[in-house]
Amino acid sequence: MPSSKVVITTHRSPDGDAIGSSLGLYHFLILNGIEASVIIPDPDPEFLRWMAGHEHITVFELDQEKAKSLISEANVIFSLDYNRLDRIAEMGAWVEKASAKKILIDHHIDPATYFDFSLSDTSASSTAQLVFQFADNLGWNSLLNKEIAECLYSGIMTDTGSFKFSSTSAYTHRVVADLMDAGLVPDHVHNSIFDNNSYDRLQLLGYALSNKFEYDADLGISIIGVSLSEKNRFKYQKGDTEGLVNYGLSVKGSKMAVFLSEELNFTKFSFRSKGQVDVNKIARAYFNGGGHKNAAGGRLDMSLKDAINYLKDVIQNKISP
Ligand SMILES: [Mn+2]
Repeated sequence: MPSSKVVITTHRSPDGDAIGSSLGLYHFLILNGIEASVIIPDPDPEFLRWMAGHEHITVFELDQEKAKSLISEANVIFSLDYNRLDRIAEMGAWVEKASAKKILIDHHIDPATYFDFSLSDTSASSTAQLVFQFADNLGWNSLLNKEIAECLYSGIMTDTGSFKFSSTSAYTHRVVADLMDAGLVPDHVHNSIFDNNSYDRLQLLGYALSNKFEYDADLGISIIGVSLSEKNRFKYQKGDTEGLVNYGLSVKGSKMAVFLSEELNFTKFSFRSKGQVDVNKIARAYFNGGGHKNAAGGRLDMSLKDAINYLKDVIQNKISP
């Protein structure tokens, strides 16, 4: 693709895998002399902004004119870490009507069929791991450097819960070994992402765990929900409640955990589960969402209070984990 213009897109509320896989691919393309840009629907959390190349990211919500012209002039558009255009909000309409070839690299269940080429593997730990595989298949592994390694490692580390989720395979560790050979220092990345808490974030975490945490020992279900006013009280910043749902799942005997975060006119859901409890199915059926078997998200146009009542009704009457 020597004279191609390539646009890399990733999902709304970008996480470590979204940003890490996008910037990892971006560097591979740039090193191949390809004109590439990364566009994200809305801003990512502060703790991801240290990654090399981050300063070149265009945020659709903040710079629509630039984003739209990049999308309409592109020859190739990559969709990374999402597989349905509704995951990129208003940007989806622009990507859909663009004349570019569309390439999917993703690990979520049930990809849309509109892509011209798909590297879709639901067993992959992360999209960053798939970007590594994609580049490896193209013979680009000699281009691997410390910057790329840090980006891809960020995606793999965050999407595997620091290598503890069942999606972590022997191949995942082999990829990481190659990233280390390319100059990656894992603890630097870990510190940059996880030891980056504000005082307010930890106060919000403590408040949520001591005041907003319900656990049903019979069902093995944890529910944690925070309202918009509570988030404001702790000067909430994007990403501050990241990982909170995992505390719910860490209760001994817990099979499923739900975290609810109230926004202005809706409530966001994060689901986590263990073993055979399929939260992707639950999120799709009742919460306008989806994701993976053991990790999914959703959203409903309801207040936190109504959303918790609705959730409890679904748990009582529709599912029996
Ligand atoms: Mn991912």
